[in-house]
Amino acid sequence: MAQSGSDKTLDALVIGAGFTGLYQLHCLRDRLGLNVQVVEAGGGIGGTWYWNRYPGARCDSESHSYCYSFSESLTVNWEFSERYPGPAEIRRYLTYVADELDLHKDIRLNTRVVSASYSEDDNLWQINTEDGTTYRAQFLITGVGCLSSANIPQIPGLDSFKGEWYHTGQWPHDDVDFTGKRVGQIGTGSTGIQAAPVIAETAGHFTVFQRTANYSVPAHNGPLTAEFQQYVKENVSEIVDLVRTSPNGHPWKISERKAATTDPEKRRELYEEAWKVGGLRFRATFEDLLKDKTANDTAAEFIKDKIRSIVKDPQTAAKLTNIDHPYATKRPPIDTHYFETYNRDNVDLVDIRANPIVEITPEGIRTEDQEYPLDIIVFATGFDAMTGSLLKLNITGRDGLALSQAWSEGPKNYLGLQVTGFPNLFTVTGPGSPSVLCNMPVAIEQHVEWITDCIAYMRENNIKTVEARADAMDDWVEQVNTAANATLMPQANHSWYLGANIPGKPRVFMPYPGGMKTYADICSDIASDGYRGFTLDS
Ligand code: N01
Repeated sequence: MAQSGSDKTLDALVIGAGFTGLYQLHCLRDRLGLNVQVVEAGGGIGGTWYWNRYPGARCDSESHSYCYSFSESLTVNWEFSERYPGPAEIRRYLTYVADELDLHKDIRLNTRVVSASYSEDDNLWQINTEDGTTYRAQFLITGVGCLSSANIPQIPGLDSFKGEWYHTGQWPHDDVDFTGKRVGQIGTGSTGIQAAPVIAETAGHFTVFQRTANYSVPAHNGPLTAEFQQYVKENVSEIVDLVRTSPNGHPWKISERKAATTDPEKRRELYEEAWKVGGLRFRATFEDLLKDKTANDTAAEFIKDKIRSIVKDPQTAAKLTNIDHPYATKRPPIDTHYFETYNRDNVDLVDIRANPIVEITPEGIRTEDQEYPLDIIVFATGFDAMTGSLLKLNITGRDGLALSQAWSEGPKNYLGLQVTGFPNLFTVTGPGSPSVLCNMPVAIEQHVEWITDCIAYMRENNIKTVEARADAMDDWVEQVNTAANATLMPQANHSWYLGANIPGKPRVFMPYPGGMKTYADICSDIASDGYRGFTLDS
């Protein structure tokens, strides 16, 4: 572990030791020869996967693409064991990468950044950590993840609850024992849908409190065969090409067929095949699912029919299929026996849109019409996504401008990477970039490489600051909105893509939905054009 950083001056400080932090450290230190420090709030590396250890937690990207692609040797010397890796396997993978690249010595764990401010006088960022350490660095790069600031709803009475409660994104490192307990879970997003079947297996009684019914497609997880593992090793460059040229960074092509114009019988056959394959690939069955409501309805109806065929109690099936948004306009979950869980005798579903939660009592959860006695409450209630973790860093730019002030009406930046007034600050997978609409390691690698090239260019040309221009930022925000409005995604009213899950958060469509490949091409073009839209100052 690196030494205490008291008043240490660096070329770059990187916040977060997940996929971003590790690769950014490697690029800046080993490619450009910079003096770099990574600081990480957690007690280990892994980022999202250090914190998310809830029952059933799994990545929903397929393992052979949920990894770095910049080094063939890293890929061929590692084997994932299952189609979708779990947190422990991802942490092992990232530890393997950190070992191979000798990264640990420049990562300081258990170090939470509490503020960062830019000083015009010396063109340095001053970064303060909770333990009183101060770093100064020319470049500040955030790799804090898009989904890392837990949303614990302000339900009256939580403090009075006599049982245990947990948020899935801050899960204890020791297993939580549900055996025989009365467990309530709030939330049916990707996380809740993964957790519910596992909790239900041992809970005495399990009650799921659903605010918004959700689509889900079977993940069909399972061990990878030796043949598949060999295929990955022998086809590294094809897989890398595929993920880097696909709109969402996944290792498959999106069909060119349109659902709206496919014969209904053939369409159903294709959906059936896709259902058997499972996973996020289901979304790629037709190319118009996110553009045309008529097309989308065919997928939505197919999934609702599946739910009705799985769930035996018609009233429960009705609650689960009363879905208020088009398919995949919220992040589409994938599951392992989620809907089957509702056929268990020990499981109930409460529709809290019809019957809202009023308070948490010492004994459990009280809705408008009854009290549910509970021993454990699980909050699978998601995150203050994309902006929450950045704002918690208390970043202040030129003239004392706080990021929270700059973003008081919602996040505004250029390419998701830079904000006017915050020179030499880069936000990896920030709002306004494809990030969560892409397989994350692919989005992260593109950002890290672009930032590295930008810093290399600055050093070669004796440039001291890079800063997004205000007009470029305004133009980019418009491009993000235009791209969002070309899809059905803004139609999901309760989506965290819009910040709608956090009371009072400005409603702005945050990720860039124009596709990863298009976005990467725009970024490359801007760089080749002398970093168009940025002010470069020597
Ligand atoms: O969070 P969510 P998540 N009262 O915001 C409900 C990623 N992820 O943790 O829809 C009652 O999607 C909320 O209801 P509503 C993935 O990108 C990745 O599940 O707002 N209910 C919803 O049902 C995913 O999209 C993997 O009406 C409340 C749920 O809680 C993202 O994380 C695995 C409430 C929150 O769903 C977030 O998923 C798992 C309240 N006050 C997750 N507040 C990978 O594999 C919220 N809810 C990479």
